[in-house]
Amino acid sequence: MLAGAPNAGKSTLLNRISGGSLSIVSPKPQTTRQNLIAIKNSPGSQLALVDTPGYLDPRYKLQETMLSSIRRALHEEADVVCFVAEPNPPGKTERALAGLVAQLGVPAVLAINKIDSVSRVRAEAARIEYGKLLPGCASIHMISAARGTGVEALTAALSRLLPEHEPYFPEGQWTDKWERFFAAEFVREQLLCLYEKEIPYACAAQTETFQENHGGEGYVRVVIHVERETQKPIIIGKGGGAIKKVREGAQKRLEEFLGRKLRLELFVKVSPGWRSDTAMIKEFGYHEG
Ligand SMILES: Nc1nc2c(ncn2[C@@H]2O[C@H](COP(=O)(O)OP(=O)(O)OP(=O)(O)O)[C@@H](O)[C@H]2O)c(=O)[nH]1
Ligand SMILES: [Mg+2]
Repeated sequence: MLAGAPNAGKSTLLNRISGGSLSIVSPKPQTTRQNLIAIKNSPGSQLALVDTPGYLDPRYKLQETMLSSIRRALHEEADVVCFVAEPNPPGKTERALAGLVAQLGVPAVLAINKIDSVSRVRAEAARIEYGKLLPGCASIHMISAARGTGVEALTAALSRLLPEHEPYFPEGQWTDKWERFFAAEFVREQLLCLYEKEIPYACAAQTETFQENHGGEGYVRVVIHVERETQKPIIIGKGGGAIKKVREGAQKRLEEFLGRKLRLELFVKVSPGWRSDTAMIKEFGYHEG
């Protein structure tokens, strides 16, 4: 599994290793809200890589479900942990997560990411600091998930640490998620990239309809849930200009991902306080660990 603080580059790394754009990525922290598995088969081995939300101190119910997703992967699923860190001195979040990983008794490797963005001296300082935090880790890798630097060696190191086991997933399967999930996630990816401050965090995307039209184009309807009435006009924008950008961006991404044409429609709905409401969190597809 991939574990790390929000924004460390876990999802970028999963996409790089798996060779697809399965997991959404954005410059904002807390992009990933639930675990996603990418399956990479090689002769004689299967790497099922679990992307997880960034480790955090939860302030509301949705963040609690995010944290329980990380806990589930750490305590129940992971054979190997890949700790992904930014090339900065570790802070409180990184120290807390490293403490959990160190207690697990599961092999761990360290990946200091984004080395393309800092000097060698700074990257080296981070390597030393993280090495102290995880003294038992099997290896430390200096990588750039964005550029691919060091990723092959890291993947090989992870594969070497895998236990002997029958493949968990059949050949040909490359993720544990379905098309409906990706449609909703690609909408959220646009929301994270196009809106500022609290807006993307107040949104959930839920696929209501996913129709295959044999021969013709498919039809997908995604509902964007916001928490308050005042957020609805912000999402829609003047003359519908803002939501048009979301729709176009997400439709393009989904078409590229699935390799076929479809028509995406978006609706905005006010679901008051959904981020703190267990039933709505569940209904919108976020599951507790
Ligand atoms: N310069 C640089 N930027 C990177 C690299 N890897 C990721 N990023 C950027 O870092 C930001 C966060 O990347 P994500 O992959 O979404 O990070 P994450 O750890 O999955 O974040 P959460 O899902 O919020 O926990 C994005 O803007 C990425 O483009 C890298 O190797 N170099
Ligand atoms: Mg992520």
